[in-house]
Amino acid sequence: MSVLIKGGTVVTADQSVRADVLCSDGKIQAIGEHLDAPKGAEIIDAGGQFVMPGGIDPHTHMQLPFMGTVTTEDFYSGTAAGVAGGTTTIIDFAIPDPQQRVLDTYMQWREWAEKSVSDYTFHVAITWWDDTVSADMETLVKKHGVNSFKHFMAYKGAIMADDEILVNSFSKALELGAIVTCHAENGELVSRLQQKIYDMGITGPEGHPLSRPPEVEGEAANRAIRIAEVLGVPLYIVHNSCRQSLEAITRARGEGQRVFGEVLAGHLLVDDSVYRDPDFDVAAAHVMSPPFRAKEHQEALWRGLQSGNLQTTATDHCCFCAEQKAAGKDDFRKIPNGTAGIENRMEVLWHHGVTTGRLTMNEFVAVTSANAAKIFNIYPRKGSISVGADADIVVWDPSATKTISAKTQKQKVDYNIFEGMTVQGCASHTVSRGKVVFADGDLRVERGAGRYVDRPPFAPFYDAMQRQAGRKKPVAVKR
Ligand code: DUC
Ligand code: ZN
Ligand code: ZN
Repeated sequence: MSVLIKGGTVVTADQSVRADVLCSDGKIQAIGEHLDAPKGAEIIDAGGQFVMPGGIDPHTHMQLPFMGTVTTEDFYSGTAAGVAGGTTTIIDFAIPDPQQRVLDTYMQWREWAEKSVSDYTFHVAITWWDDTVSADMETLVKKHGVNSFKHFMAYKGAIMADDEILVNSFSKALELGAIVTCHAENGELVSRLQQKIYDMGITGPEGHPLSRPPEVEGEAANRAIRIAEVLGVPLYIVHNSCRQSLEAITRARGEGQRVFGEVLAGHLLVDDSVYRDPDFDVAAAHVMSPPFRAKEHQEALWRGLQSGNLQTTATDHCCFCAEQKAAGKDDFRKIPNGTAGIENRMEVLWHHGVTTGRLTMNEFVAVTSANAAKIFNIYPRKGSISVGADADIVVWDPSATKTISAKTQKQKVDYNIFEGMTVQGCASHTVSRGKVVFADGDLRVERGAGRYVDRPPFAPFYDAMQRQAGRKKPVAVKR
């Protein structure tokens, strides 16, 4: 079955051009004016609309066991909510408990993700260290298409990676041609501040941001950057929420270091006043780490995105309902950390980014899709509209309006951090692997239609070793 997208303007990270797009066998087959529809093809009338690469959300947690519970959104419902908002690929995280075999964990996540309706791939977290971890990293890169490893610098006593783990894992990643990623918060400081604030009698959700101030994030970002600099490994810092971590990235990039930064739609648009809501359910619904920040940080993050010092936008989609959040009713430290957003990321970014003039349409494609594909080495298969690329496409109606609400969302959670926000511009149709999976508000998804996406390493083994041995300032080679 073919799909012909007719009469729209194709918008990529590089250009905007009037063209039809023909998809079949899961790929883009032709791009051009006045393309003929093959017999039986489904035709999408894209007149007055933009035809863009499907979104890539490089940071989601579907079906995650975390803080004594499991996220409500699994790979089926979560990827379905994604395509309803124009996102066609997710990069989720396989996260081993300390001492759990990394390869086993990865296999478990692969199995869980088989129900996805659109494509998926995994960063694999390194939460402990011994020779088996090192060997599993090698197997994952060489046999399973993993090219990124994640490190939680927070969550002391659980999944936190200390400096020794960071150094071991970063070194191994460099050897393998993989990129390292970090959740940058100083876990020692968070733990100390949590205790202090709790002991002061602050037990409600307002204690959450107090225990994780921006300095705690800035310190960890800077530490990860400096460790990566010494070892010469490329680094990607997830969910930068504040000026302090952005400044660390900006400084490093200015010095020529290969450091990338991600920002969440939520951190761009929601501020920390939510934690002072007298309704526990509302405040707790916003508990995520790093927390939402004071407004001045949002402005800094937008500037980071505009200047190119932050390259990607994500959601950290990690859904917990009120019943689960209630575990922390008397102790903010026990509120499961996480908020949703995969369904809304692209529309809120279009509305607050493109319609305000902060971003051009091409920059919008870059920060919602193409840059993630480039950084994680799946471009132009993903993140582009080009012949031979995967037919993952969103048809975007710039005049459509929508008011976001938990009552009408596809996301399987009882809250929406953008509740009541009216946006102009949203997905009218989404095509995944050449099939229409969302059309005019209706999901047409198939359980298990999504496929795992292999991501090759960035450089052959010997290049990395040579860089380590022979050059003062190694430069990662991207192929
Ligand atoms: N932050 C969250 O809010 N949830 C999951 C993990 C994380 O780092
Ligand atoms: Zn995180
Ligand atoms: Zn996360």
